Amino acid sequence: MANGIIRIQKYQKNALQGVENHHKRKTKISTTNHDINYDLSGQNQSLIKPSAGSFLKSCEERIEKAGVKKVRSNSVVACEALVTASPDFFKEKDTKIMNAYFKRSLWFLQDFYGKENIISADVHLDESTPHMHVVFTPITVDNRLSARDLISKSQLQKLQDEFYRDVTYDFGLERGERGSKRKHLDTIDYKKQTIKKLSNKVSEKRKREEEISSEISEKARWIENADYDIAKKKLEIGEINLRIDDLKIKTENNLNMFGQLKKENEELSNEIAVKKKLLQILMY
Ligand SMILES: [Mn+2]
Repeated sequence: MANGIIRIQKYQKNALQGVENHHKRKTKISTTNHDINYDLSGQNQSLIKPSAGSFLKSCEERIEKAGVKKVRSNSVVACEALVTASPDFFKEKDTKIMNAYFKRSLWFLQDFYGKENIISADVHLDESTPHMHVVFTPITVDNRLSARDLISKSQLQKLQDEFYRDVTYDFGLERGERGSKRKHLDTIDYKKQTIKKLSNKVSEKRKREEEISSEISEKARWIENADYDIAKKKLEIGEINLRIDDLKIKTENNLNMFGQLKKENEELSNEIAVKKKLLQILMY
């Protein structure tokens, strides 16, 4: 759903020439706005021209007419209402409706801030979204120059309420400022959602970490087991080696014993031979 948008700005004397240059396309190269398509500038509509030529002169003229004596150099001498709508509104609507929207908005502003205070009005169609700049002097009904009074917080609230009631509602637009408050809420919701998403991500990461650490401890256990197996095997090998050594010793002992027995046997055989010879001698 598209929103109707109205925004107010304040200007001191020294800012007015720059504002006028933008509104009236007085300088071709804008240092502040690079979105201007000068080929379309011919379509811009100048609805109200400053009566005394320049914005500043027209403001000063109006201030003088109101009988304001003292104007400080830093006083707000002009305000600007910027009227537009969400880009969707302009995409769907034809030129007639768009023109009617800006005209109704201008009537509304003349009524709200005083027709005699309106200095200038321009519809710009050569930037990204169609919009209208309306410049007015902030002179109160009792002829004081007071931006503080005319665009106080409560007055701005009233402006938004009445702009919606008298203008944007008829064009099927939603309330801009409340929209922007909602936008603010949306932002909070969005932030909440983002935080939720982030905390989900964090808990996902934690879960993954836990998984990884359990994988690691499983691997560690596996390695431990493997180490244990290796140690066990080493022990077994050691035992086998011991047994081999034992057998070697036994074999050696046996060999020794065999040698001894052989010797003894030889000795006995010799003895027997001697005894046999003796016996032969004795028998003859
Ligand atoms: Mn503009």
